[in-house]
Amino acid sequence: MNQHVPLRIGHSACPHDCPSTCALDVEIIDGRRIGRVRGAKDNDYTAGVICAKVARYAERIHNPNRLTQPLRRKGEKGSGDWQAVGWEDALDEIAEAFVKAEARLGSETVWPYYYAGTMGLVQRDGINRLRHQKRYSGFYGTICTNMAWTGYIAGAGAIAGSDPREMAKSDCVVLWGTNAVATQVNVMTHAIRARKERGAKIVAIDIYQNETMKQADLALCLKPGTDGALACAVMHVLFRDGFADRAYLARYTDAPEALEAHLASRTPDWAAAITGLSVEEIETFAQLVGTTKRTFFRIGYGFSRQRNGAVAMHAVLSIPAVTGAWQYEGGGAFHSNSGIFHLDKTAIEGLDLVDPAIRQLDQSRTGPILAGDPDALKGGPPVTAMIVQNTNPVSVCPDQTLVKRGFARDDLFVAVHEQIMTDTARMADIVLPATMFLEHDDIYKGGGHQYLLFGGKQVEPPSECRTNHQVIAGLARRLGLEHPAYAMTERELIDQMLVASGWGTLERLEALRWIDCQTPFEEAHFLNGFGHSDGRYHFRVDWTSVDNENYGAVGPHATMPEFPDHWQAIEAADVEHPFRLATSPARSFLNSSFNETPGSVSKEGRPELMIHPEDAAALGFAEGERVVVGNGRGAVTLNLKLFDGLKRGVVISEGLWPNTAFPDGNGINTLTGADPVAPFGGAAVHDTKVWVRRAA
Ligand SMILES: Nc1nc2c(c(=O)[nH]1)N[C@H]1C(S)=C(S)[C@@H](COP(=O)(O)OP(=O)(O)OC[C@H]3O[C@@H](n4cnc5c(=O)[nH]c(N)nc54)[C@H](O)[C@@H]3O)O[C@H]1N2
Ligand SMILES: Nc1nc2c(c(=O)[nH]1)N[C@H]1C(S)=C(S)[C@@H](COP(=O)(O)OP(=O)(O)OC[C@H]3O[C@@H](n4cnc5c(=O)[nH]c(N)nc54)[C@H](O)[C@@H]3O)O[C@H]1N2
Ligand code: SF4
Ligand SMILES: [Mo]
Repeated sequence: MNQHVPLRIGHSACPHDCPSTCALDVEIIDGRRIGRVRGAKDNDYTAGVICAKVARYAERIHNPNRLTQPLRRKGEKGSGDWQAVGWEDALDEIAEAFVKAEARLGSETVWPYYYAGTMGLVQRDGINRLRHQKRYSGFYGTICTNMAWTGYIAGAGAIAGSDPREMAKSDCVVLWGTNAVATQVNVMTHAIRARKERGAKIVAIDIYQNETMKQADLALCLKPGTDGALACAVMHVLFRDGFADRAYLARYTDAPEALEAHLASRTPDWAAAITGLSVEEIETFAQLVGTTKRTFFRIGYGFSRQRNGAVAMHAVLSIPAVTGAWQYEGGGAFHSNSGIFHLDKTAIEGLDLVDPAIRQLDQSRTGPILAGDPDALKGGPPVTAMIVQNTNPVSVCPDQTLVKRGFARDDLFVAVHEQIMTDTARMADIVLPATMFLEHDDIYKGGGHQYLLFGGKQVEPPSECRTNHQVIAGLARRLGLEHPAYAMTERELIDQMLVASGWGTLERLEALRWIDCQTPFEEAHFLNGFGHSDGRYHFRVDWTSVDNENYGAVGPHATMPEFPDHWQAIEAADVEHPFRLATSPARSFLNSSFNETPGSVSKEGRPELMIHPEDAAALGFAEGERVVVGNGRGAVTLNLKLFDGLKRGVVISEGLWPNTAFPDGNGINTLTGADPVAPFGGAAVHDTKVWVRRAA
């Protein structure tokens, strides 16, 4: 780097949809460009470590392919034929389309559509103010957390758990269904510290030998969708061999005797047949957990992306309630801290304007919704107008064929506010250029830790890019809406929220850089009681009562088991579809983000299907061969990669590549299902039956 260019270090936080929410130190060169991005050393969760893709963020923010001006569609939808327009015209046209749609079909025909491309509370959630005020359809954001959180709340009654930093004080860290090396690298920092400093064992439980499994002392590779069976067999052994903490069970749980009786038939033999693990593997794991009181269950999302995911999550979470590991520092469980921040988002989201009668549309069912499925539309009008912020549904949503068909509808108006020309932006009528996180102010809360962090504007955006907040305010003005929040800056909104929530001012947060919101030990470990009204951990679950968002139960919820179990609701392989496909995350992408940056693309190579060498041999396939993978929903062309680190009958395709990276334009979600997942929706993206054939 040129020594004469002035360089300063800007403080920020990673806005991406990653539990780590890293505290960042960013090199700012001459006030306009960024250099290297580093993890803040003095934040004790980030501890100076971030992932490679954000370390080289310069290539994303200064990407020549960034959107820099509003565009209006000239040709057919998806043709790529655009005309540059001014902001005033673009916003006028969007407002006009919304007004027209509403006049024809009522306010619920408009669907403001957003997700977690940025996790900033102002830029991500401000769109809800507009939607509440206009009584537009609600966005029921299920795609990521629904099965996981439902299962967790069913047991613990809250989304919280042991301080994630306690992992370093554990004697055994169980990484269950999370590829932490790739998806939340900081988990490894703390787990490996426990190994170095205390000789702790690291256990990983996954469906293939990924980078996290390779670092584990005990790596259990099971069949997808069978985690409930493993958890039950572990608990069976805990009761059988005297490792159940009966005093803890009596004091803190609802039905230990009934659970024990229920588990009597869930033996390691029973689970071995279901999971594909050996009885010895199951016994070894159970003994380890039973003899190690300070066992920390770091529970991920991956294994919950199955049609039985909520049941599996609850079953796994039940293990520390049997051993009583919650009583010890370095013990218990952690999945997400979403529940600890108690933020007052009334102004940001317009919560003073909510009309509960307005329908919520399920993100995971975007395909059926746009296809006019009456059930998915909850009996209401079709969706005919949308504005999309921070999400890329044409890539990330299941049943992509339906999603694409929906976005291609002539009677659907779509505005997309984006940073780059994604698969979704390509289908829009109007495209608006968006700022990136270092170009605007926002506040972030940890999912995988306990900090609130401020990410202030560090550099100017490319000339015409606007923030989400500016766009929503611009639309509100045209729609004749009044609310004090539209006239406030991002900083004012953040300050107002912090003060209203009891966390002090923005000035204080800026001075501190982050606020540690960790609850006291007794509360985090539920030693004052679990989140349910009876204060107990629930082994026995009435699934339809866990409906936090009042969406109503969907899918085969009536057959969900009352106690932890292997629930056979998964999309099992059959004669026509002999393989089970999981679409696991790629290390260098983050969902569909970074699949446009050169460094990430070159690291990932090309879209591939990992298959066991014996399965490949049985089909006569060779390494690198081009194959078609399909089922009743569609077909995707991929290149084979022989890999013996998974079970026979399981295939894996890593990463959300742009649809344009596939020869026929069909992305991986062409294969995944948008059927309603019990009990309250979600996307079972790792639970898909497929056939594999030679490409023609
Ligand atoms: N590099 C990178 N980082 C990311 C993301 C990314 O795409 N790339 N995505 C971000 C987002 S939005 C989220 S929500 C988090 C999610 O991060 P995680 O909690 O790690 O969850 P997943 O990424 O869905 O999958 C984790 C692992 O679960 C495995 N898995 C799939 N099915 C099963 C099963 O039935 N049982 C078991 N035991 N394992 C199974 C997958 O193979 C994968 O290795 O990561 C975030 N971080
Ligand atoms: N097959 C399969 N499908 C999956 C998954 C899987 O594992 N397998 N994972 C699922 C999961 S866990 C999730 S969370 C979803 C994620 O789905 P998305 O939330 O759609 O994914 P992202 O790629 O994180 O973000 C989408 C877009 O937000 C844009 N963006 C970022 N910041 C801003 C901003 O400030 N303003 C505006 N206007 N735009 C911004 C980015 O440019 C990016 O294109 O995907 C799901 N889909
Ligand atoms: S993507 Fe995750 S690991 Fe990477 S910098 Fe952001 S929060 Fe940290
Ligand atoms: Mo996610």
